[in-house]
Amino acid sequence: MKQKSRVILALDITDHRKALDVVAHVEQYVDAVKINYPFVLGCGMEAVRELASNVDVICDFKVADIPNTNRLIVEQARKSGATGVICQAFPGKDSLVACINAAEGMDVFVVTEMSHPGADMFMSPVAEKMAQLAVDVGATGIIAPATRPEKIKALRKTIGNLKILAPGVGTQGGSASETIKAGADYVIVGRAIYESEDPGAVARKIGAEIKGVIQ
Ligand code: OMP
Repeated sequence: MKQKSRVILALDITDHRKALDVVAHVEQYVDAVKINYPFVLGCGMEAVRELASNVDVICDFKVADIPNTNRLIVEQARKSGATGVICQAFPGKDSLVACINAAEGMDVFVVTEMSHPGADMFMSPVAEKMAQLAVDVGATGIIAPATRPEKIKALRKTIGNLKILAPGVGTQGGSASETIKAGADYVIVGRAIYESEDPGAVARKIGAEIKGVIQ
């Protein structure tokens, strides 16, 4: 994945025409487009294939099952032409290894602590352990919360130079510049971009904000 603007668009849109319209306005300002269940269930896997022929696509399937099922899911992500997939650490090492093996070189990002308040309940106390597992299995990087920059700083110590993708900027309250200053490599932004009147302008502005804080 290129590292130009350091902005990844979360395309959580179920209407295909609207999704394509947002991508057309935003693609020049983002390094990748992340799709999740809303897009896949609303628009279908064919739409993912079509998107992946134009831009880098990360399949945010939060893969969290037994190893065999994980393998089948990640294979479908790979066959769509996506360049990355997001997987959960909590099902354990064998499940995550199955993702890495099925990825066959595609980027694998491992969720550590999520960005919403409820992550405090079960995820926060074990986030470092999950980050260590990402290192141990040879993942590309981790997902860490832009809503808690101090956690990004702490997790960076665990993962060394693995990539950090941080969702939670904008609508969830996180700041793009603070997130990058804390050590994230990319921010993931959805609603603040695609629900705005001018998605291209917002994406460009977030990229400029990030540019202002990187050396
Ligand atoms: P907005 O809150 O609209 O910017 O969207 C954030 C995107 O990042 C959504 O697609 C979420 O599913 C995703 N996300 C989080 O918000 N928090 C997390 O901890 C992890 C993810 C993710 O894995 O991408």
